[in-house]
Amino acid sequence: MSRTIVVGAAQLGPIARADSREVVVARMIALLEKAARRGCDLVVYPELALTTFFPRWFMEDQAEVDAFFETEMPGPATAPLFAKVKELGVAISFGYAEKTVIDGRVRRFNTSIIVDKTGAIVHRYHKVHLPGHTENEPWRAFQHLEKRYFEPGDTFFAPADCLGGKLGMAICNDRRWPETYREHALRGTEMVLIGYNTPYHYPLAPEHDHLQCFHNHLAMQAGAYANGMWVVGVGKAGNEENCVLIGQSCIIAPTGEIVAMASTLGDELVTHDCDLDRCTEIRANIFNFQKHRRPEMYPLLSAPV
Ligand code: CDT
Repeated sequence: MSRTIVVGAAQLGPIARADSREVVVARMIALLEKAARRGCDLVVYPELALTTFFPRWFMEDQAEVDAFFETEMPGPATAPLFAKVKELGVAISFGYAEKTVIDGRVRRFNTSIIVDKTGAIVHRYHKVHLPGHTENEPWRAFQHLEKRYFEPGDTFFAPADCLGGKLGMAICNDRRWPETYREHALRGTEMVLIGYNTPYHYPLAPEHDHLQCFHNHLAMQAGAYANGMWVVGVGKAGNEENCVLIGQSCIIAPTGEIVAMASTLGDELVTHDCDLDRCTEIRANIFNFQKHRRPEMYPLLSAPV
C-alpha cells in the first residue's frame, strides 16, 4: 500500500494587529481550497496562524493579552475552517495561542494541532523551546515576549498515527534544536510539521540578520537528514506591523533536500508528494540507530546543564 501523502505548505503573508480571526480564517480557507484542487491530503499553516505575532508588543493588561488567545478549538471564528476540512477531506495543522484550564489552573501555551480529514483534533503540541524575554526591553526594535505570555510546553516530541503515518509537530524556535528531531525520530516520527514566525532582524546579534534564511533551512535540512524524516516548515512571512518575517516555507525530504519552497512573502501554497517510506533510505543505512547509535557515549545529552 502506498504511503505517499500529498502535503501542502500554506505560507501566510502578514497579519495586521487589527485583522479579525474571520479575515485570517478566510485566507486559510482559500489556501485549503487551492490545496484540495491540487489533491493535498494535508495542509500545514504557520505558528500562531490566527493572529498577528503579538509577543512583539509589551502588554501589562492581561485582558489585552488574552484577546489573542483561543479558549476553545474550534471556536466561533475557527468553526468554518473545521467545516471546510470535513467538506474537502483535507487534514490540517496550525498553530494558535491556547488558554485552557487544567485542574482548576489557567494555562497558556503556544500550541499546534493536527486536525484529521474528519475535522477531529488528533494531536496537540505545546511549544517546548520558548525564545525571547519576560520584561519590556525598549532598546529592541520590537519585543519578543514569548517567555512572558506562554508557559513552557509539557508535551513530548512524539507522533500521532495520522494519514497512515506517524506525524509530529514542533514550533518555530524548536526547529533550531537538534534534540527536537532526534527525540521525534526515536519515538518513530516520520514527518515533523513546523510553523514559524522568524524576523529578519535579531536584536541580540544583528550581525546575523543576513543569515536568517540560511539558518532556517540549515537547521531543518540537518534535522531531516540526520533523522531520516520529512520536515515541513511553514512561516508567516512579509512585513507584519513593521517587523519583516522570513518566508521560504518548504518541504524537506528525509535526504535533507528541499523539494518544494515558497518564493513570495505572501499567502502561498507549495506542495509535494511525500512518500513516508523514504524515511527508510536514511534509517536503514547511514543513520541506522539500532546498528550505529552509541547512546552510552552521549550521557550528557539529556542531563541538565
Ligand atoms: N517564534 C519564534 O520562535 N521565533 C524565533 C525568533 C528568534 S528568537 C527571538 C525563532 O527562533 O525563529
